[in-house]
Amino acid sequence: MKKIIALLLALVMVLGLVACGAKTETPAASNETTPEAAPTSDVTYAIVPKSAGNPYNEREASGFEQACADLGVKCIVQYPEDTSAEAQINVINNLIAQGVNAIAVAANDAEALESTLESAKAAGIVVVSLDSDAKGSQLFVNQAGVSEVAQVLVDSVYDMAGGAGQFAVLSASSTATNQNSWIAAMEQIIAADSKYADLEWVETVYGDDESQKSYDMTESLMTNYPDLKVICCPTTVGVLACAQAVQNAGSAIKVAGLGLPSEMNGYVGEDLPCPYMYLWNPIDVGATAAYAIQCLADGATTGAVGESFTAANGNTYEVLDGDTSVGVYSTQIIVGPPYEFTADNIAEWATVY
Ligand code: RAM
Repeated sequence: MKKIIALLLALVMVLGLVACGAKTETPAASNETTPEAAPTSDVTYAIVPKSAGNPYNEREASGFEQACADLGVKCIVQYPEDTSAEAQINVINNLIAQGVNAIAVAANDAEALESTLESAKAAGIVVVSLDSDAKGSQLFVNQAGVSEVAQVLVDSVYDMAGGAGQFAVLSASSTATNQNSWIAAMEQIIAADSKYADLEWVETVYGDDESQKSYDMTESLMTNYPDLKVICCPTTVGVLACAQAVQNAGSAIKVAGLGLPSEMNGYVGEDLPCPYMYLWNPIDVGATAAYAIQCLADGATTGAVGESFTAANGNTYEVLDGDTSVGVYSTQIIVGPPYEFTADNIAEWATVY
């Protein structure tokens, strides 16, 4: 009897892992999660998102929590007070004092967190970055390749501007590593190809991933640049606020960028402010961070370039070099490609994330 129960349990675990490893190509697959399990060990993984009140960050944290439950470890989700590095340093110092086993951080600043992350590692804590890299991280769980994201953003601007004219970028905070990486890579792409020579990048402004500030920044751009054709927002908070401001102003400016389908449904379509946009599954990004932590903790990888490892979600990741020219300081794994949302698929995805 005991043998039969053990076999059934093993089967349930295998099915659970297969479900976790399912690629999220379709909304239905993304909904597949294993049931919440009680932690079976005293091991604790903590996640420190960029800020509270941002639905993208909440979904990332929920993926991390679910993966911790699947791995049987305890989970702490600790939001900093704002999008500053100082707020994250306070949170991380508290987690070090609590003696957690691992910390995943979506960094608000690539440089400022370094010494705190070094202290965490010195205390035996596994440290990874996700979404937004920081110096001192053992491995960056990158949502999508930096140049791939930058390329779809540049091409969106080019297409929406009709190949020529003024555009601006509305970003998150001025120190946010991931946005700064995408912006640096966009500059490289534009400089390297004469196809983009007739695009004029007039300004980059920062809404700090705050809705009102992002809305106000959009209004300033509309006032300051009457010939502006496109505003590109590599932030889910920014793109929503921008689309609302453009729509409320009755402006013909087109909005490009990275948005959550659940928030942007109603703003995406040919006759709407945002013809199309991109993102990836933030739930998967959070989950992948927890699985990567486990692999670092149990020695399946050291996080060195050239290694590959298979995580408990069934996916195999290749550890790639960072790219300091665009502000990726750690070695990295890539969760997946950026995915395009249009009027045809946004409603379906809006129910997922
Ligand atoms: C915002 C955050 C996050 C980023 C997304 C695209 O929610 O800045 O870090 O990855 O946008």
